Amino acid sequence: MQKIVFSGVQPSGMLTLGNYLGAIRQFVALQDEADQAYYCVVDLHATTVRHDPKTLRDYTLMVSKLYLASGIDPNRATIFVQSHVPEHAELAWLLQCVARTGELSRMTQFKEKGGDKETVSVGLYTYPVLMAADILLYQTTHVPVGEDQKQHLELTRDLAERFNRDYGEVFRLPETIIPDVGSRIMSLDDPTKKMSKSNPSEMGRIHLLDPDDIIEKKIMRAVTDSENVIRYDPEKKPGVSNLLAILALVRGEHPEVLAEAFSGQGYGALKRSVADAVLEVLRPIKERYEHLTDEETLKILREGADRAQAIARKTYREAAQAFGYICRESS
Ligand code: AQP
Repeated sequence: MQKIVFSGVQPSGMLTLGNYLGAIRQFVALQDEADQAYYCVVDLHATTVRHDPKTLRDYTLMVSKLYLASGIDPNRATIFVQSHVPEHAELAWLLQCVARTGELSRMTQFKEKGGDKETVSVGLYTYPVLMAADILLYQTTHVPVGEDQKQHLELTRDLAERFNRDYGEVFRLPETIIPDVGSRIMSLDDPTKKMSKSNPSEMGRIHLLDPDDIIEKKIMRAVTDSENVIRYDPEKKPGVSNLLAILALVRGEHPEVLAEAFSGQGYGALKRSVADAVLEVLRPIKERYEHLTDEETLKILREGADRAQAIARKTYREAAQAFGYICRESS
């Protein structure tokens, strides 16, 4: 069976070190392993919360460029913008008619983003169904994501199974790829919370394009604890463990092994090493980003959307036909 990888990132802010270590690095590695890889800038998802249209356009281009600058190669993977392939929204509608309100109400991300408020959009509520459509359109076998997306992937499998059972085998059931370490990089100023691109606190996250001195400042000021003992224990020592996890990911080592290597040293020494490692891993990304033009990026996105749509249209038609919609075109 072919290995088909799909994943996406929302253009809801400047990408963070969490997005990079938890997701984009895997995207780069998987483009060589997979038979087909689709990496989408999921702009439809970024409008489920209040947004500014101009900022959304800027971030959509910025995330696309950061995909390229991080090493996603348009010759080995298909990079495209979700709204350029309307089948995503079409299949989402169909799947909304398969999904149950009870299962959507249980989604923790919906609850965390204020799901009980009067002002919350219907889009935020149905967002996991759109995510299922994104994945199922490409007959995806593997989805690399951070820990926070696990529940949405379970819903995707449930919807695919239900559709296949009730209307005929159309969708392949995807597997989730969640890294053991790095699936949840925590905020630097509150290590009990996830590092998020839309979190209001700037000191909690490292942007991939932050200047070097700002990155150093954020890491050197990272919240730890008063024990001054370096040990990998995410529950009892979230701040120190988060720094160890970041260093381990960047160096390709294990956080426990690093903790032993640092034993007897102070938190300052650990922070210094983390800052140096992060600066080194981000340097080539920042350099490549500077050299990418809007024109070449838009061209890559157009070609990507054409390639993606050819596959998406085929799956959508199969699903629509099985569901009982008659097709307008004969082919
Ligand atoms: N802190 C994190 N650690 C590891 N992985 C992370 N991801 C996000 N934050 C971390 C992974 O990045 C991918 C893209 O995420 P997304 O843009 O679709 O939305 P998200 O998960 O909601 O990411 P953010 O940064 O927290 O965005 P906002 O603030 O807009 O909600 C996903 O694979 C995610 O798991």
